[in-house]
Amino acid sequence: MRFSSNVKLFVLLLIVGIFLLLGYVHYSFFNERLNGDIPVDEDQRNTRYVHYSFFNERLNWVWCEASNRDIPVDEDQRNTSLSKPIFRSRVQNIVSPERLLYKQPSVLVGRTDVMAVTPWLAPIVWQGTFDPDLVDIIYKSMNLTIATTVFAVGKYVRFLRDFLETAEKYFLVDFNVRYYVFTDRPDNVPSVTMSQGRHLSVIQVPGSNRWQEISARRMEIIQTAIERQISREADYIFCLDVDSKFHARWGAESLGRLVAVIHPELYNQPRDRFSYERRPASTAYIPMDEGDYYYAGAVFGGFVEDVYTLTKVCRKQLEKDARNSIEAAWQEESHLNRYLLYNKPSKLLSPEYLWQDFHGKTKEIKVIRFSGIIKNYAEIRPNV
Ligand code: UD2
Repeated sequence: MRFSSNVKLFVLLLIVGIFLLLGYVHYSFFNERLNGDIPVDEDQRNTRYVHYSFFNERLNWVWCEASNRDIPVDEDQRNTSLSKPIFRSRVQNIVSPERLLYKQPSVLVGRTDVMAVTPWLAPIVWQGTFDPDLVDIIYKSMNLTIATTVFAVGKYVRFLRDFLETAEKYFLVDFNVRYYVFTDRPDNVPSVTMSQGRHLSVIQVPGSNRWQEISARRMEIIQTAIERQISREADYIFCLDVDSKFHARWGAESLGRLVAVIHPELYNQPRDRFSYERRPASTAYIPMDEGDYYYAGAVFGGFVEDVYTLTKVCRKQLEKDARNSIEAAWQEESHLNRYLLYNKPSKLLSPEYLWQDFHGKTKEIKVIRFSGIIKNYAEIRPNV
């Protein structure tokens, strides 16, 4: 009996000992890992941080900075995961209120003098192809905010008053609009009465003695503003030229994921006449036998997220060209055209949405909504 209870005690102690030993091995293994003595696959490390960043970007960022300075993180990965802004834009259903009465849409009758759809089935917006009241009612129920960027650098600040006053009259009326005015002369920004739901921010940017640089740097500045502010404040964004005025309704028919305007001077030209960048040395290069439409740099927009990607890519291409001492024929407009050739816009605005005051109205233009004013380039620009 005595002998057998001794055996029992021995077995019990043995089991306890084994558990203690296993516990020690387990502890020291993970302790070593935490101290970094065991080599860990760098990708695995990064993946872990990226994963955390999904849940708490700010917390993770601080933590990474403090304790993992030596972990190499791919710049693009950083941009797309750690520091990528969180966007508000979301695809929503097109919901119309019950019992809303409007003209019956026809399958057989409509505009026949213009193309209202691209070969990749994106709509081209012309007067007569949409019901303005219906489209506004649908989008108003979504309670959207539309950011609108405009640059007024140097003497271009003088165009702001007309731009803003006419925008208040015609541009996305009754929608929440946040204007972002980028200027080197904040004191000269006029005070314009804003309707309810509309707001203006002034952001100071450097001037330049080259208009080409002012125009081209817009991509970089818009990208940064989206990261810092706009991604939190808006669903859609439009980026517009300031030397222009609104003349008629510009409503929710213009909203889409990625929106571009067809240039008023080249909409009826063959593609080999488009003023794309034609030198293969530039990253904006488009061969003569390619191209859909020529898009103007004066108007582009869409979901904030999509425009963010557009500005980021164009900025990178502009910088790459600059390192190779090449400037595309029409600066950021050339890069925009290259981007949109391969990243097709989901909606195109007809030249009604960007006309030029010096052009006579052509028969297919039933209404001019937004138009560039006539200006004396030699007087207004910092260089000729
Ligand atoms: C065309 C494009 C423009 C841009 C430019 C590229 C059209 C109607 N416009 O316009 O969008 O792609 O070519 O070269 O297709 N700006 C200033 N201060 C300056 C110069 C420019 O603020 O000193 C800003 C301002 O917002 C202006 C915009 O840049 O509206 C474009 O400059 P522009 O209008 O002088 O260029 P333009 O008419 O050649």
